[in-house]
Amino acid sequence: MRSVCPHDCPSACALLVTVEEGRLTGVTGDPAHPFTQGVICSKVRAYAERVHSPLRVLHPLRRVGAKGEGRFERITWDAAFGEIAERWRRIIATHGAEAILPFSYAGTMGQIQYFAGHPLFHALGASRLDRTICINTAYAGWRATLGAVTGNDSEQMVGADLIVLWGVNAAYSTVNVMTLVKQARVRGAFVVCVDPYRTATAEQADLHLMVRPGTDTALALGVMHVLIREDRVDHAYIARSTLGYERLAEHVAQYAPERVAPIVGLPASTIVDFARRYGASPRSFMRVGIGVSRHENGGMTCRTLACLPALTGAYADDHGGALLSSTGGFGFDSRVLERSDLMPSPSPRVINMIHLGRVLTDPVMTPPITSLYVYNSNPAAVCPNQALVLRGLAREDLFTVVHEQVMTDTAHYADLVLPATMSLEHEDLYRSYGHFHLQLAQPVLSPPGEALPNWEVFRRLARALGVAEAHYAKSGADLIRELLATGDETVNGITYERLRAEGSVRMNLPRPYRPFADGAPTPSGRVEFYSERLARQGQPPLPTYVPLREGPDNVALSATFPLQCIVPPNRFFLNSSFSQSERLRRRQKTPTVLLAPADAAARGIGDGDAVVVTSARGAARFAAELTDRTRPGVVVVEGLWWHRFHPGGHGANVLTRDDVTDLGGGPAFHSNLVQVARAESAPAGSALAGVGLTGVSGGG
Ligand SMILES: Nc1nc2c(c(=O)[nH]1)N[C@H]1C(S)=C(S)[C@@H](COP(=O)(O)OP(=O)(O)OC[C@H]3O[C@@H](n4cnc5c(=O)[nH]c(N)nc54)[C@H](O)[C@@H]3O)O[C@H]1N2
Ligand SMILES: Nc1nc2c(c(=O)[nH]1)N[C@H]1C(S)=C(S)[C@@H](COP(=O)(O)OP(=O)(O)OC[C@H]3O[C@@H](n4cnc5c(=O)[nH]c(N)nc54)[C@H](O)[C@@H]3O)O[C@H]1N2
Ligand SMILES: [Mo]
Repeated sequence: MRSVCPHDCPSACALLVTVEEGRLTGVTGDPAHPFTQGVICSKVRAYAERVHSPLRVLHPLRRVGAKGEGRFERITWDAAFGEIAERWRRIIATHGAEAILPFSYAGTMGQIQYFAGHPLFHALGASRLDRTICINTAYAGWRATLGAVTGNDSEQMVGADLIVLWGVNAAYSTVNVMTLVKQARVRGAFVVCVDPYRTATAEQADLHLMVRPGTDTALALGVMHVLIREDRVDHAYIARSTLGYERLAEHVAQYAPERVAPIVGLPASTIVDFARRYGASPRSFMRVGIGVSRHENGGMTCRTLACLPALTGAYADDHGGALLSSTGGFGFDSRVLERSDLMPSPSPRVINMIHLGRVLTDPVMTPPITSLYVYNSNPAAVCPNQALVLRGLAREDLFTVVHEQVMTDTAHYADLVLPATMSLEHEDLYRSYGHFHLQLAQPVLSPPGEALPNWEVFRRLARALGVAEAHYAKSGADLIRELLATGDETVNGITYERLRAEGSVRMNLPRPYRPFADGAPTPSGRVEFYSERLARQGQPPLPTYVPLREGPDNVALSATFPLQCIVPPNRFFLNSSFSQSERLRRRQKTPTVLLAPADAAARGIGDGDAVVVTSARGAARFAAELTDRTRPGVVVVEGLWWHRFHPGGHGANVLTRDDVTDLGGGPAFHSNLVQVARAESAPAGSALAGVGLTGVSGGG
């Protein structure tokens, strides 16, 4: 039977699943799907363990223990809806509806379940959540140069002369890109990976540029300097499709490779060689990852990278160009699902999701947040500044509802936990941010226990509260039809019936797809090297390197915290999902920090030692792995373990900051300064004290 991987991953794989006697027994990638090509990641191959996990929530539950303790009693759905309606009515009467905060992200990429709650919270007048945690910074940067978040179809990279994987760890984060990279390599493509550490992706590249974290703009400016100085640019493309070339040329004169070399931590000759390679042919395909944007200056980085293919004319090449995300290739209007028209006027306040800890602990916020409704997300694990988030979640006066598939760390802090279906148990429509195929999945399993899809829960809640009932009278299929009906020419010929019959349909886009071949949908209609819009936002109008505030140039902070720490995903979890799996936790071994041998030796740390990593926000324990996969001065913590499975009771996000980046309001997850010390020599109590944790409880 056909299905679709629902997880927040650019691959959105087409799956083939086998079910025997009501249980999932096998999952593979659909070999007929042009992007999946039969390949899926190992965590989804082991999906039965997630679907039939002993940690699945099966019934509505009410808390009987302390917050965070995870002790619950079973209640009925009616009792749960009754209690939520009663509590919310009281909160609205006392504080107004803005005291209620929905919190959700992309636990499922299914459009129906993703947007299920928006209309209800809008109709109530609840605080609005700005969902910034992932792509906002990257997309804001990309849009500044190109006006739209789309790019050349990555299937076209097969046939390229050069592939640049820039800040993307595709071998972990979107394995199907590596299928294409391998095919391109067989045909002669040279593969470059730009990443601060030697990832599994970098291992498969011909050249790894191990940049210092947060310096990619400087590297790209050095490349531009060489391209322009040596006249390796496409003057016809520049004249036809870009804006501001003369100003850019003048501006990049200051970024000679010799000047940027010490910033990025690469020899000047390496930068020159890379630039010459990039300028040798327009047949270069750049796949930019979201990882590169998770720095204070990450928006500018993405904006700058988007300029490179416009210098060489690669955007117009059948096998060249660049892709950050394919999201803009899906030309329908999700306002029919989101229904912001249901909001009262004036519209309620907006809360940036990465400030969850701040807003839950803010003593003067008016009105205060007194109820939190979490679905499609696990904020206790994924939000920056975890200690603050946990302090907020532990508030006795916060009425927290968590609708979940599995008993997460966040669910442990809930007053009510509601059981959610998984993708194999409900219908949904899936777009992708890595390819251009739209997919529909039908349920293939019956929900366990009393689990319900998001849509059904919000529909019943709307009835209990007497709001937005007309919207919630619709079925999932009605909504999918309505969404497709809003489509532009990219949706022509794509109907609900066709999706049911075919499972996956490519958007109605040309092949090759080269959206920026003759300009871009910016205000000027051109690829903007110079951006008036950025200037109006108080940003540099030309690509400009701005050093990190929490980086090695911060002399004062570096005295206490001399190491840069990046916190990218690991192989076997997806954000915090899959941390529930005992098997995948075993494969992932233990929470680990990668440390250059010189940094370890200076601290008396041996391979495998227990260490404490401390930032200005907090501290967490890891096993040290001594490796030349990272450079001296840079440490790497891969992945998000649920904190109850993390030795010491805190995860990586206790280290990270809840400050926003330069553009889009996203988090600077990777711009951290830290110190690392052997666990037994860490100052007694200091590292783990003051963090306000309710303790490390065992399993579910
Ligand atoms: N296995 C696995 N797969 C996943 C996820 C997961 O958690 N685990 N998460 C999913 C989600 S939600 C997303 S958004 C995508 C994200 O997937 P990607 O777009 O690949 O982004 P990240 O994995 O966040 O980061 C990619 C790389 O950026 C690097 N990086 C960090 N700082 C810098 C820098 O300053 N310069 C450069 N050049 N590189 C830098 C990191 O070291 C990392 O190797 O992956 C999805 N797929
Ligand atoms: N340190 C660090 N932190 C990061 C990142 C990083 O690279 N480093 N990456 C960030 C990124 S890119 C992202 S996108 C965020 C992601 O953060 P989240 O969106 O919170 O992602 P997950 O941790 O996968 O949690 C999703 C939860 O939704 C639940 N869920 C799935 N489907 C459904 C459903 O249909 N209904 C309901 N009710 N629940 C469902 C799952 O069981 C899971 O617990 O994390 C961010 N946090
Ligand atoms: Mo993400």
